[in-house]
Amino acid sequence: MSRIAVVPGSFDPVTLGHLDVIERAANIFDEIHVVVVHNPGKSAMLPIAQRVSLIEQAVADRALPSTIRVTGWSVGLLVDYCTEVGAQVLIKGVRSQVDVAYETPMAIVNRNLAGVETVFMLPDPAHAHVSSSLVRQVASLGGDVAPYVPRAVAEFLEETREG
Ligand code: COD
Repeated sequence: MSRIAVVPGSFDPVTLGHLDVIERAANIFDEIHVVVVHNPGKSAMLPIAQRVSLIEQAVADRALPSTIRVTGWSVGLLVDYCTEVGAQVLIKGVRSQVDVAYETPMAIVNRNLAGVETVFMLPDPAHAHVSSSLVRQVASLGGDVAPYVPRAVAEFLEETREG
C-alpha cells in the first residue's frame, strides 16, 4: 500500500523552514501532498493559487522528489482532503512548545474525525526561527528576506515591491 502524507499550511509565503519539513517528509513517505489551506485566524497576504505556484517553483528549483504534489484546499475540513486522496498521515513541523500546544488539539480532533494520524517533525535548527509572518514583516518594511525563503519567493516579493 502506498503511504501518502499531507503537509498542510498557510504557506503565506512558503519558507526554507517549510521546505525542510517537506523534503524530510518526502524521504519517508511514498507520496507527499503539500496542501495550501486558508487559516481563518490569519489575514492572508497572497491568494492561495499564488502560494501554490511559489511552492511548485521552489520544489522544482531545488529538484526535490517528484513524489511531491502541491494543491490548494478551501472547501471543507482538511481531513476530507485526506480521505479523498487516501492519505493516512498529516505532517506538522513543530518549532517549539508553542507549536506543540497549538497543533495537539487539532491532531486529536483530526484523528477523531477521520482516523488521520498526525506526525510532528522537528525542523533543522538553522530554520527553526523562520516563520511566514516574520518574512511578511521584513518584506513589508523593505528588508532582505533571501536568507529565509526560496529564490522564487524572494524574487516574487522583490518584484511585487518594485511594481
Ligand atoms: N520549521 C518547521 N516547521 C515550520 C516552520 C519552520 N521554520 N514554520 C512553520 N512550520 C510549520 C508550522 O508549525 C505548521 O505545522 C506548518 O509548518 C504550516 O505553518 P504555516 O504558518 O504556513 O501554516 P498555519 O500554521 O497557518 O496552518 C495551519 C493549518 C491550515 C495547517 C491548520 O489551521 C489546519 O490544519 N487547518 C485545518 C482546518 C480544519 O480542518 N480544521 C478542523 C479540524 S482541526
